[in-house]
Amino acid sequence: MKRLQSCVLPAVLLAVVGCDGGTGTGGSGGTGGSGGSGGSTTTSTTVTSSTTSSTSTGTPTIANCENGTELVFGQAMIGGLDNAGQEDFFRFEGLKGQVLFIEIDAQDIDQVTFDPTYIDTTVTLVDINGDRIAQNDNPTEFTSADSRLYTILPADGTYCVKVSECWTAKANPGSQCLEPQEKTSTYYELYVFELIDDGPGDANTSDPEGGNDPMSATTVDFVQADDGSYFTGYIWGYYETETDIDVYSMTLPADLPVSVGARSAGSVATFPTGVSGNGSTSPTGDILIFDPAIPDIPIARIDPGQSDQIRAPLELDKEYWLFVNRAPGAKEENDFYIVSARPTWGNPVETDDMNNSSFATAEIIDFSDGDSAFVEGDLIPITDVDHFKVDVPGGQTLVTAVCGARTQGSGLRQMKITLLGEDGMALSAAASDIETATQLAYVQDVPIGNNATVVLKVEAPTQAADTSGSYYQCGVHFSSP
Ligand SMILES: [Ca+2]
Ligand SMILES: [Ca+2]
Ligand SMILES: [Ca+2]
Ligand SMILES: [Ca+2]
Repeated sequence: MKRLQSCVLPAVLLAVVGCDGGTGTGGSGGTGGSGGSGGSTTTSTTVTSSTTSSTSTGTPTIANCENGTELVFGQAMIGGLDNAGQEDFFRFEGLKGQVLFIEIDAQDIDQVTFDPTYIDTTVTLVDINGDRIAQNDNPTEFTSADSRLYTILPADGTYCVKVSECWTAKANPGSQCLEPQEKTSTYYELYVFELIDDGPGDANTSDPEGGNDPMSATTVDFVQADDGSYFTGYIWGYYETETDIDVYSMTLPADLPVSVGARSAGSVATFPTGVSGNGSTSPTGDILIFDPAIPDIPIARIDPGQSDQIRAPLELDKEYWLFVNRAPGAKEENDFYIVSARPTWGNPVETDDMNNSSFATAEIIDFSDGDSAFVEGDLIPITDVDHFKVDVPGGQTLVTAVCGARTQGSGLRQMKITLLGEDGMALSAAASDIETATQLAYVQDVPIGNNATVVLKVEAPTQAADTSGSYYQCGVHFSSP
């Protein structure tokens, strides 16, 4: 049985700020930062019985787009997926090029991330005929099972936002949806916001297509939250040609708060494309971050077909270039991209690189979140090996380690992690893993035995020729069955 829980997924285990669902320092921004025409909501609309009803046999009547409830941007549309197979339609008139952020809150309302008794929502954008244009099940950062869809409308016309349970929307629900199929909490709130780039005052940045190089770079706008942290910003543009490149100038704000012992970082995330993703007719191509002083080779690089997020250490108040490339392929009707960008910080940085190269002088790392310890560092030169020692918390019998480098945009290749016991040997044959282009290095639930301490060893045989970043991030987590 698939039972997803907060903070048990590899990507969430990687970073010390990864587990906080959005608000607060370093959080992933939430809806407050998405600017546009959103803002506070004072009115709401409840779904009427015209959208769905049950027959005496219990078979739901599925509404269609034409009969959908009229949707108002920025207003809460309230409903409940009470019947098996129910789909609620919300109709609106859209314009070609409108950038929409469509959000469903169900679990997030009660902050019960991945609670199996709450609906696992899926949002689908359809045209008047019900044909799918875009879809989202869960946020890319996977902070809950509530849907978040960012899209750009392909044409003027009537559209509907369709709200479904994952079990209704997906072809293979057993492998894609939260168990169990029957949920007791079915309430949801749907919001649609139009994202508008009105200049520096909002967290939105759109590309005016002025060229394909840093000479034409568009400045990325960030907006500060009340607590001093910065909201996630959204960046979008079109691929006007098959070889289009859009270049942005990105500077982490000088007053960005950074956790003690950590270094400032830039997080740039991409979204799946196509009708099962954001609706773009072109896959997003490679995303690169350059230091303008070293324009020959990027610090960080991802192919969104392989991994969806750069998380790279970047200096505050220093300009970087963000390149958004187009993936190969013929030009189509609605070739756009949307990426998110967030000024943030990384894990506590290695403090004793001179000595942590050997097991005997492993650097001690502390717990920063319950029974979890986080660290990041660099392998410079590539022959560098880093060791981190963690005390085993009382009562815990299993250890998990997750590290990311290439999947986070670093130039480290085939990074290997190993969990060692007090004798300096691997805890078991299963205590080691190598990162691939698509998968974090992930060692899960290894028995600790009688060891009072565990050492995480990090090494990599190769530095990529086309990416200079040498950084990695790790989390070590203890548990018991
Ligand atoms: Ca979902
Ligand atoms: Ca462009
Ligand atoms: Ca361009
Ligand atoms: Ca090091």
